[in-house]
Amino acid sequence: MEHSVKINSSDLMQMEDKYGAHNYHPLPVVLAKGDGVFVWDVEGKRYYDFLSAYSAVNQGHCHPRIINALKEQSEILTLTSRAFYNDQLGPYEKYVTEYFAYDKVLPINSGVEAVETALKLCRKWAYEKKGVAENQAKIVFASGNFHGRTMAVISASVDPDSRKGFGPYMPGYIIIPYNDLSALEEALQDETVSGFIVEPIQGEAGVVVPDEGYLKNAYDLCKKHNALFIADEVQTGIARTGKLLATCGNCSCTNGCENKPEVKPDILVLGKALSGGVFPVSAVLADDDIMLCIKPGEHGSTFGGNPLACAVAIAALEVVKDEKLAENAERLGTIFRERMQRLVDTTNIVRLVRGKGLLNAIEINDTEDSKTAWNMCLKMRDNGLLAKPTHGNKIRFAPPLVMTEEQIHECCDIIEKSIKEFEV
Ligand code: IF1
Repeated sequence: MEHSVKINSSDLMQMEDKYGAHNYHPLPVVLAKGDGVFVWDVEGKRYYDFLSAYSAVNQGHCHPRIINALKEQSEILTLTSRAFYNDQLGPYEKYVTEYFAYDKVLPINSGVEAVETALKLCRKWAYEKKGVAENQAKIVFASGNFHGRTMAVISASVDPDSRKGFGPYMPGYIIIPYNDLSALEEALQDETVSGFIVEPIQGEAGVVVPDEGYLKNAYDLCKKHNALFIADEVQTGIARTGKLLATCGNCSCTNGCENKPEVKPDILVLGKALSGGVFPVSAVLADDDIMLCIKPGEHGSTFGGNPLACAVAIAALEVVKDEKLAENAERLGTIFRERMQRLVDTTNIVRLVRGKGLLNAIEINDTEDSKTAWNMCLKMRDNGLLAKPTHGNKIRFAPPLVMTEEQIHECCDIIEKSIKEFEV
């Protein structure tokens, strides 16, 4: 009988290196299985997943309710294109617009496609509603942003890795410092400015949390100057930061905005955990006066609003509400930051901890270009926890929101043990 030789991690890494584009530098671990807060490598070693596929797996890996929705719909109808109606899209559109309290949704696939959709909506609104002269609309971005990898959004990036070598860039952009209201007010003096797009917390920049009140004041400034406030909640949304949306105020509800949120973005951009990491699903939500600026035939995509995505997204959002994931993220995030603060106070290798809910990062007391954070992540991997540095000396920690208190303490023990080995 032929013995099927199980291919090992090293062979698989070499295969990716030989046959795949080199557009990533992954941590050397090859994953083969995921369940809840855990992932397993090819050799069967178990890890806590502290990245959650960059906050796409908030509901935990392979959540049974979401997988069942995928399985059931996949045997009935997966894709029709929008050339025709389908029986899943209307119910999904009703569910998601009521869930987040908007008139309409434009369903799309990846986060960056949703960001691009929001930018196109913003420009269209400028010409049709604000009266900006054709092709003159400007959009304000925050420096340090990460909105994806397409030409339109890297044109707003200041990160050389995202931007260099891909010019020429999209015109009509103004880039201002993040968390700087006077810079925003100054930019809004230009009457051709049609909107301001911002991440409520800058994830890729290293989980940069703005001052209390920044989002609300930015929103008010946009209203004062008749410009749209666009929230990119691709990473911070879907309960990740301890609220259903990071732009939500102090309401702790996770079943849509029953209580008036602190800031209700004119355009809301969602992605990642909108599907629980099971399928690419993203969405742009807005009220009619904005959303109806895009007319039939002016925007879309082959897979946008496909029946499979609709079934998966409804299940993913039901899990967030039924399992009270925002409250869990809020509670466990506080515990996590308290544990990390102890590391800051008792070691000289961790400078600070910051974040909200279960989107957190520590800053390592070393230079941005040091390998310390990377080596710490290798040590955490050996100790059974997967995380990855962001921008050199910061390590992002974003576990699935289904974690228990006991598990978060076990993970903090692993992080502490791993990091203390780098004490100087
Ligand atoms: C990669 C980063 C995180 C996002 C925000 C839009 C998008 C993203 C706030 C685009 C995507 C992903 C992209 C992924 C790694 C990850 C990431 F490190 F790149 F920056 F999370 F911080 N808005 N973020 O965070 O969504 O098109 O990817 O679905 O490019 O490796 P997408």
